Amino acid sequence: MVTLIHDLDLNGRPSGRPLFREGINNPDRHICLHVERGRIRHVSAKMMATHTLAQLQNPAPGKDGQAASSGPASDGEDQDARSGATIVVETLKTLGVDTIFGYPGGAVLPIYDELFKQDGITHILVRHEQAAAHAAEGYARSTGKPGVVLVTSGPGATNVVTGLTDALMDSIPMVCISGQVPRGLVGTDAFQEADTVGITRPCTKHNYLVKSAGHLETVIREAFFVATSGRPGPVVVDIPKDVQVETEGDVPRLPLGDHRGYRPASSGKDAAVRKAVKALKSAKKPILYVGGGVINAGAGACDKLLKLAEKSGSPVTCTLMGLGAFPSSHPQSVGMLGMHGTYEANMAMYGCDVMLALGSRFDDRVTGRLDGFSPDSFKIHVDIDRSQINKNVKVDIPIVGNADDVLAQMLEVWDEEEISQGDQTAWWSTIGAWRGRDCLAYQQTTGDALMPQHVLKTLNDLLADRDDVIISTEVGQHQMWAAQYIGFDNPGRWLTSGGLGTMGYGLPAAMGAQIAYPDRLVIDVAGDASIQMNIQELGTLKQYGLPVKTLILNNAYMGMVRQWQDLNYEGRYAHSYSDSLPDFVALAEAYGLDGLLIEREDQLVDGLTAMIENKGAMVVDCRVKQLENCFPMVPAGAAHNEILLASESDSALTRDLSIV
Ligand SMILES: Cc1ncc(C[n+]2csc(CCOP(=O)(O)OP(=O)(O)O)c2C)c(N)n1
Ligand SMILES: [Mg+2]
Repeated sequence: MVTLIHDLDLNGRPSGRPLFREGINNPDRHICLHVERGRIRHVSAKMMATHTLAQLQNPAPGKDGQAASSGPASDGEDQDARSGATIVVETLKTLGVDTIFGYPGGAVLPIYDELFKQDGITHILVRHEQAAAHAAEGYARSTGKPGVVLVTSGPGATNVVTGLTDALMDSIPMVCISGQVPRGLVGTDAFQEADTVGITRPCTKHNYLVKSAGHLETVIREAFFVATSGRPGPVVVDIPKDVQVETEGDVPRLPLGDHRGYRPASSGKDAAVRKAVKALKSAKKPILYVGGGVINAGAGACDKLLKLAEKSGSPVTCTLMGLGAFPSSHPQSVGMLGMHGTYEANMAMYGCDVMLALGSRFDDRVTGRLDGFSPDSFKIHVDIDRSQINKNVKVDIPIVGNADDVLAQMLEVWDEEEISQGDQTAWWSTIGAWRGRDCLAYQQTTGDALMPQHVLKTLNDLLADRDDVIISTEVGQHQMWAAQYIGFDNPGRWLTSGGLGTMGYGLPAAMGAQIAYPDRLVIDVAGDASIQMNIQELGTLKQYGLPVKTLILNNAYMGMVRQWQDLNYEGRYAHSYSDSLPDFVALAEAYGLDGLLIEREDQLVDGLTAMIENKGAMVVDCRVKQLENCFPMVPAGAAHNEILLASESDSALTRDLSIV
């Protein structure tokens, strides 16, 4: 009798170590045993029924004192008869997956059947596959763990394409398992066949079509490794239905990649780090420009960033994706930069002498016109993704590495370098003057329509004493106002679609975060148009009792589109008015949720308080001033120092702005 043992090291490679011997095996039973570095991580239910964990971890020697084979049985006797679907579910468990966001269909039913038989993984049934992907993003962004999606072939897979692209742009770790038509039908235009691997190639970090059940475990492990290592991103594993049904057999497992082409960097080159520290230390007008990569590098990286900022005394600005990496309440924070960033952040980027870019990618919404971008600064760029270096902006010191490791290196070198620190007195007084412009000021007059800024400022005030709040957004003006008026002192509390700007992201992302943190207050700040793109997910909230709050800043317009039409198309509002809006309160009630209408300033505090305190999910339809524009604004194609404040906005109407 031969015992089949999956003896894998942490990378999933066979370790070759004898871990299990014949003696304790019950010959009637097939054994499913996953071992990593000598520790048993997962044992099949059947096995657990017959052996104690102690027995499994300290197996008795076999009759001949020999270890059992550590590879698949070759003689067909007592083989592990796991189906592909079983392997999928067991491998996910071994990898620590506790939640899957998905939607079933014919090509993925064997996996759904396996999910039905177990209780270790919770499956969240969304109402649209795009929402599964965004929910997985929200789960991933708030926890730091990969989000997992399960969809069927054809339309199931094509519906996740937006979510995959979103995750790719914003570096969110995600593994999406899709069903595919049986191998024999691939390429025949079979029912619900789509070339998922072809379609998702440009919008994933990597993708696989699995051709044999024997390859599944290795492929899934590798998918998680690729999704979570280096610059995180989405990975698709496409599995034909017959591969889900067939048993593992004696197909040799693929070795888990020691890929020559994929070796994510960790620490930066010492010489470059030292040069960077010298430059930053001697700077008179430094700035730290912080992106989402620092959040991806973990809470430890954010702590180190705080230390470096305080040692260097530099102002710190965060990108839209970086909000929360550095406390916005810190005196050195100058707020968000970029198209709708603060006046002080954009001006400081323009005028600095040394810029340290950390985990940020010089996106066009951040840089504005490239030839006007921070023209006189010495630039240092730390990024884990080599392809980002010198992509948009040529830098003086490139450092390829993980933000956490590189920040640790910089802190160490900082104390060693005896070079005297640059005098930043004049710099801070200039920044003080820029701050004095009070670029986020607005006027709320009693009796007038609610200013959207005032709604979010009030919400922020009401949340001031809480540290359990997660905010997601849809896309548009409300997103930018949320970024401007809500403060984030910790990472993982701000979920937004930065790179792709996906309307319909916020509600499912909030859902994913709420599943990860059932006791936190999760609020989706939404627009009247965006919310309709995934509003069906109110049903998912109802089904799982998720108390997500949806705060719609209802201006009856696609406000951001209307604003551009205002600035660049002489106010011709082509198709940006949201006619026939639903009654959002009645709609919430139709889904079995609570709804609330806020129309006037005197209802605001009570209304928002009711929302915050509501035990279950609630949709708040907050009617705001319809034609308000979002400022400050660095118009597309302008440089940072051409930033427009609200008070100067009229001049924009007559400017000849190039549209990007
Ligand atoms: C899927 C998708 N389609 C189109 C756009 C272009 N777009 C950007 S903002 C916006 C309007 C959003 O309107 P609303 O949700 O009401 O937010 P508001 O700007 O009014 O706050 C549109 C159409 C987009 N970002 N995403
Ligand atoms: Mg709107």
